[in-house]
Amino acid sequence: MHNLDLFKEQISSSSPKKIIITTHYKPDADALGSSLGMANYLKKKGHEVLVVTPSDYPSFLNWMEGNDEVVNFEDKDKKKWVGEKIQDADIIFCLDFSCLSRLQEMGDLVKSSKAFKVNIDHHQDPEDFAEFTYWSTKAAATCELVFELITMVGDKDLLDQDIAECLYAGIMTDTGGFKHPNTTKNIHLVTAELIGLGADNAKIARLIYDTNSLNRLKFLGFALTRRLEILEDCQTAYFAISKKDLRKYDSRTGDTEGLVNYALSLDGVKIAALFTEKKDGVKISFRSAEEVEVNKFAATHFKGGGHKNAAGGVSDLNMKETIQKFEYLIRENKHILFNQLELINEKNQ
Ligand SMILES: [Mn+2]
Repeated sequence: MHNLDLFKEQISSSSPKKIIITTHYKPDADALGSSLGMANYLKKKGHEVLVVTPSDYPSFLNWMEGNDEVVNFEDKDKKKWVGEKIQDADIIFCLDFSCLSRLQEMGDLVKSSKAFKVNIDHHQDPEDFAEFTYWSTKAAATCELVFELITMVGDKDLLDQDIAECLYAGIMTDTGGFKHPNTTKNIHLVTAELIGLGADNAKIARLIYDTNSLNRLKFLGFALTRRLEILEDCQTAYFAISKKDLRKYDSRTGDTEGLVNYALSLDGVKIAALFTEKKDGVKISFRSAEEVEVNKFAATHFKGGGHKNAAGGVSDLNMKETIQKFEYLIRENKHILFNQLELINEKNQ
């Protein structure tokens, strides 16, 4: 973090600003929750705020306050208008991502804008593109950092139930429902504050986790039965989902979210992956347990990155070749991937 005073001055109520808030491609609950939480706060301070997402996002996030005004950059009728708004903005907030390429097509527009840029994030290796950065890989969620930042600038009294519910959603999902190793004492303290502000935890959990379509559940059954592969000698399991599979179950944005966790939930599995066939290649989600660092593996071999236990990547090869590459690399790197784990186990004995 640098220069909190400068940030405070920028968002001061005494001079209303034109603010754009954006987040990464295919926003998840932390991305959208931090964006709308921040938007609702900045509106209360008297600013003109527009939230733009680089793509659509799952419908189970539609309940958040401010959702109806979010503009999807992929909406052809809005593209030009959004471009002008970005050039014209006083401040651009970039939340839950740390390199502009995660905005896809929108990245260059944000880069070339003269606006004061703010980056709030918890991913590894941030690009230095912002005038004010509030960044920590120790944070479980960007929503946690948004809560802290609003508190730090002395505006805790502006937090309300709507903001608290947006932030709670991001924390709940980025900690895997308070199960992942990033579930710290601090995250529980922040969560307690959010519940104190009126965030309805049971309602939010239901809205996010228990709003499956029948197609989605049937797809899950199909994937578990027909598309789960296990590399027992490597403590690895993965799903490979084709475009045809997605079409067959009328898959919507968000329908494959969480699927990879079923592979990781297998007893003995320490590395899980989900390969999803896209128009221009294969999208990959990686998960790992304990000390296995999957982000480095994703960055080295699949043009990706992320967190220690949750990362993403892409492959330009077709599905079959991608899987071959993955299996080969897992076997080749087995000793490196699991080395740290073994060392720790030895120490504990
Ligand atoms: Mn996040």
